[in-house]
Amino acid sequence: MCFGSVCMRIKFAILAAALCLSSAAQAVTTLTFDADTACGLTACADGSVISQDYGDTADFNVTYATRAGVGATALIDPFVRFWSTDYGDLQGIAYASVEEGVTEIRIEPLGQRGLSFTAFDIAGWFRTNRNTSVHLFDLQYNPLEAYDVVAPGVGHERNEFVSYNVANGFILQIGPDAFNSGIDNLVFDTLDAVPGVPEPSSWLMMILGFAFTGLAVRRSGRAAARA
Ligand SMILES: [Ca+2]
Ligand SMILES: [Ca+2]
Repeated sequence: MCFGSVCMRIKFAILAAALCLSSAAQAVTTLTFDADTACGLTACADGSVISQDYGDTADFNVTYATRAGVGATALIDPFVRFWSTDYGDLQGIAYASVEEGVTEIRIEPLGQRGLSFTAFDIAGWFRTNRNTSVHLFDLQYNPLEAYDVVAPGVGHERNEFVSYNVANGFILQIGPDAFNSGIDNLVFDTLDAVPGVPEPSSWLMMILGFAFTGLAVRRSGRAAARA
């Protein structure tokens, strides 16, 4: 129960706590390559380039390219492209612009929140029987991890990473022959995204809010005792 200004202060403290919690909310981004959002202002058609703005948020800049080979090799096309279907059971995927090309997706965190890479899906074009490989680099193309994947022309393969935290960003490359490998449902997040753990500035706001409320309740108690 609360009265008058005490009530207002309790509400302020609760509001401050709620704001603190929401300020530390997860900033999960999933690149689903939907036709109506992935290519900019006009809807994607098969073969359209994926917009360099697609997936950009206040926390991340995402950049797409097709390279001649794995690593810091020549750029064949400063884009990757959209296809609606025919890659396993995935709908709306990104693929390398040319035969033998390597799909590159670079994700750079903006500001101080870091980056955690969680998962992506891959599937082969329905007429291919070629597998491919996954390569992860830091932003200077120092190798972090590499492995072969089966990119089936039916269904899809889910690639999940447990706590794959790359604070300064990373480059994902798929290839060779990423022309026949569709990438979808790429999930990444800010590193500080632990639900319910406020940032230091938020803690300060919350502590001040509760201290203010405590003071108000004590004063109110004294006033009531005197009355
Ligand atoms: Ca971008
Ligand atoms: Ca999709």
